[in-house]
Amino acid sequence: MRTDSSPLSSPLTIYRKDYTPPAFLVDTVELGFDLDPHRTIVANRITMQRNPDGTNCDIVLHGEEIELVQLRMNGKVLQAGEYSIEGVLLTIKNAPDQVVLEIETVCVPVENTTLSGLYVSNGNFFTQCEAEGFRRITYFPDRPDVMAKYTVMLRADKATYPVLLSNGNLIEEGDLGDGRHYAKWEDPFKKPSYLFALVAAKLVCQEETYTLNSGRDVLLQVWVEDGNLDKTDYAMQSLKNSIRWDEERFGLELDLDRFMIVAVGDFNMGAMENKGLNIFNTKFVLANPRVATDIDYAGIEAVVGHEYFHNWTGNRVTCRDWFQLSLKEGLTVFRDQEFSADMIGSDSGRAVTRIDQVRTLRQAQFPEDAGPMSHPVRPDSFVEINNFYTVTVYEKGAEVVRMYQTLVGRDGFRKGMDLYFERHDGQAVTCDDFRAAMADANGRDLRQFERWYSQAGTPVVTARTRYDAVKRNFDIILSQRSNHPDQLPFHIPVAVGLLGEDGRALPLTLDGGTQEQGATTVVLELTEQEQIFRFRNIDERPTPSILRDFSAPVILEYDYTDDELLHLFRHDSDPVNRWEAGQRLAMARLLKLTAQVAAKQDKPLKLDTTFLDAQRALLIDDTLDPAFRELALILPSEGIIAEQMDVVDPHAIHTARQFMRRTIGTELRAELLAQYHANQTPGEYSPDALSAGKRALKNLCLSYLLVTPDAVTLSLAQHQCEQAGNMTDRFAALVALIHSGVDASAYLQRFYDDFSSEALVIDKWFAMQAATPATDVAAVRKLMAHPAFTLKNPNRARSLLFNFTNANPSQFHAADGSAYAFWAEHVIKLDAINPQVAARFARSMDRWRRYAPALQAKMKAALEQVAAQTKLSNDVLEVITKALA
Ligand code: 0A1
Ligand code: ZN
Repeated sequence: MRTDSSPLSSPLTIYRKDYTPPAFLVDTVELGFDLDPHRTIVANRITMQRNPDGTNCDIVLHGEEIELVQLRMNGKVLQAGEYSIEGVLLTIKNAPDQVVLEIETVCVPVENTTLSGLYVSNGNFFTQCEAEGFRRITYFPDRPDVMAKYTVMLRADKATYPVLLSNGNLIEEGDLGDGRHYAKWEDPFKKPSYLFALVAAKLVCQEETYTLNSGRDVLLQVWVEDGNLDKTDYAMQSLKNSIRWDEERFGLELDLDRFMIVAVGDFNMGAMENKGLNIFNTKFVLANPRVATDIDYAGIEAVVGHEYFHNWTGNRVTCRDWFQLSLKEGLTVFRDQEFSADMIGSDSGRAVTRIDQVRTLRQAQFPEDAGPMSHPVRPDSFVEINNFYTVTVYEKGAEVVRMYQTLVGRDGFRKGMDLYFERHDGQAVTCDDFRAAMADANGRDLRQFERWYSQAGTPVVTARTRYDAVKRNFDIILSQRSNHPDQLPFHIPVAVGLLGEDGRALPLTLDGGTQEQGATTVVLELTEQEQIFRFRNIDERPTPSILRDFSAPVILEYDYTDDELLHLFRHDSDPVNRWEAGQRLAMARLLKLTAQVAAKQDKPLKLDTTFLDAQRALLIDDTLDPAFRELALILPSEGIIAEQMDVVDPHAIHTARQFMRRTIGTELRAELLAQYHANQTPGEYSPDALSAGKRALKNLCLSYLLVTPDAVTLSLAQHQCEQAGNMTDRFAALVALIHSGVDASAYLQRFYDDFSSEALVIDKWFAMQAATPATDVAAVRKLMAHPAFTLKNPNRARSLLFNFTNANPSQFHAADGSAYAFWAEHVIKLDAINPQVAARFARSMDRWRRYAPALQAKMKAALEQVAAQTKLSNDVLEVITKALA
């Protein structure tokens, strides 16, 4: 919390340009914990020495919300005047070159609702130290460029906390008498403080000895609460797959003898890569077919992979400062994306994962980059670093890493990675160091590529084409622009293919290019504001397929005709652009219909048969992967449509999209029914990509059929809801029912009763209701009064509140502004409990300036209501200040 109390006073901004190396480096840290929920005593012994690269000789430690009991330097107790504490900084001026500090502090874990530092969840102790949580445990130079070796002694009541875990290896354990016991852990690797972790809990584990490719055996454990051991298989399998994949794709081996995953029900994010002791939100560990959907399974695989891959990209090589966050996050997201794609194996499966990534970018990252929180992948400043764990740093960061691979090839990328580890293992480095490794390993000049790190916003690439039938040349003229007038051109890889009239992929000869003979895709490198690329020997006017595989995170403008889009939708060999053609066809219609609804014209809405026929043909094309068909048949979301409009009218968008869904549901009824039946997955549930794809397509068919339910379709949904053998099908049927407008209360109640002891399923129960267009703010308030609801648990708060504001736009933007007032009230309430969660919730209002004046005024009033609070956290203050600026 801020200590001063004036509303909207500007909090301290930290700038990247102000970075200075630490004055002291830490060699070893010995931590002793006497764990008590009401009063935990932490003894911390640090050996430090002057950093030859430092600029002064003051020791600066961070500490927050902890009580200092005693501070000793080189054996002598320091008195009040010998050090100073100001805000979060403890300074010892003019310290000697070699220092041993002994620090005793006290904290109160049971009162820590922020879930940062040491806290209690369901009676157990956990820690979360990234980004700046370690300072809530003890005084320390809590910055990622201070790397040290840690030894940790844990002491706690044995009956209440039988399991005592920390990073690295267990070197000693035993009883202390009077019911307490201890465990001593030693981490052989140097690490920054944000990777420290401890767990003291009553837990059980699934464990396995796993043999690495080198022949070395390692112990793998997945720790959960008693009663959840039937839900750990998939996490364990994903961990083993991750270990194997990193060995094979990047030659990176697990460097510890023991690797632990621990699940906790109260957690701010997805999971955390603490060295050897990954702590996970239960959502990304626990799964069995009864409680978890296909999407949950995919999430577990991705997050287990992500945290495991951090062991090299993040832990062995870490960030010099928090501005470099994307160095580890963008790279590790890219690695987990590649892992998930490789696990599916097929090209079409790979394409499906790629399309999902593009959807996330458009749904979340492009809006962020066009809104008040827009920042470069490597930000230049921040108030609260926790606000910068964003889709820009993570997902756009991953796109930036992917572009290296597109530019230098898969082998070249591997060479760059090898050089990166050769140069920087054990160091805290910058995004520039990574770029230099990629450039040097491949003999490439990647200086201009730096702008992807320093310039915010989504570049717009415009394409024009011309065909010269006599010379048989086809030119593609690419130009780039950004919304920021002072930005310089980016280095943009644009993958391109050309389709002949019969739909076949034309072999490409690019003027001045070095592509292989017969290649049908080439990567054009757009580095200037405008460039012309000439293809030779083209016998007919082709249809260009531009930005294949979404080769750069840009907005592509090209004046496609409907016929060209239909041609691409039918024939493009690049699945991402095939899908994209369908999205463009749908978007053009959605925007037109939305405009018609907004203008309140009396004319009935209409959807052309050309579009419907194309959808029908794709739906029934058995040669295509069901997962691909499902993606190609989903209309752009209301959020993505909103991004295309200058003035957003959420109600018109909703009406138009619903009209289109209803029309597809009725016009394609026979085919939807046939595909519903053809894509059943009888037998034992398996989360594999093919089965999951069939379920996705089948359930999309069901949802279209239920827009206007009749006796047949209703009974299909009811039957599926009652008989489904897995959560994917049960959840989908229930969602279809509650969206259909029929009374589904009995099914909702049954769902609740069947799963009342499964917290993650109850989250789904809240979430599906929050995202139903019939759920207004009054209904949300009623759900909040349900005994199972609490604001204190982030998963629960997200399931109801975030889903309402982010996934139910027609109710969030209710004309009377009542939902905005609800938002303000709960930003404030959440902030008093958990600023990180509150600040994320606060961002639901980011795009307020784009709405029609009447809504805008009400949104502004709600923002101002929050701003007027005197006790806002820096987290929320930063978000609100930027929104109003
Ligand atoms: N490094 C983790 C994400 C994470 C970040 C912050 C946290 O607490 C504030 C927790 C987790 C990851 O990328 O998975
Ligand atoms: Zn990460």
